[in-house]
Amino acid sequence: MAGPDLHVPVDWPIELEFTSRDYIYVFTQPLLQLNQVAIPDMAFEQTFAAEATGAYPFSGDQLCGIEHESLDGQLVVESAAAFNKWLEKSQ
Ligand SMILES: [Cu+2]
Repeated sequence: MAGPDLHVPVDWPIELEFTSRDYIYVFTQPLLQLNQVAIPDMAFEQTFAAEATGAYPFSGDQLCGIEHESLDGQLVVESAAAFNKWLEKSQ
């Protein structure tokens, strides 16, 4: 089972915060140079702004158990109009 998609607008400063409820995970998306560890009781931030629209797959960078693939998902970078449409639909 894949995780949920993350939607962000293109050319917009995004701040992601990483933490964990149980184990240590590593989030990675090489094209956007995203790589961050998630550790229980700690929070790490990573900022970025995607310069091109598209679907960027992400995954966990290290094998964490039998549900490792459930960390797979995609970062959907879209125009402001498409992002606002998605936001309205998801509320
Ligand atoms: Cu994993």
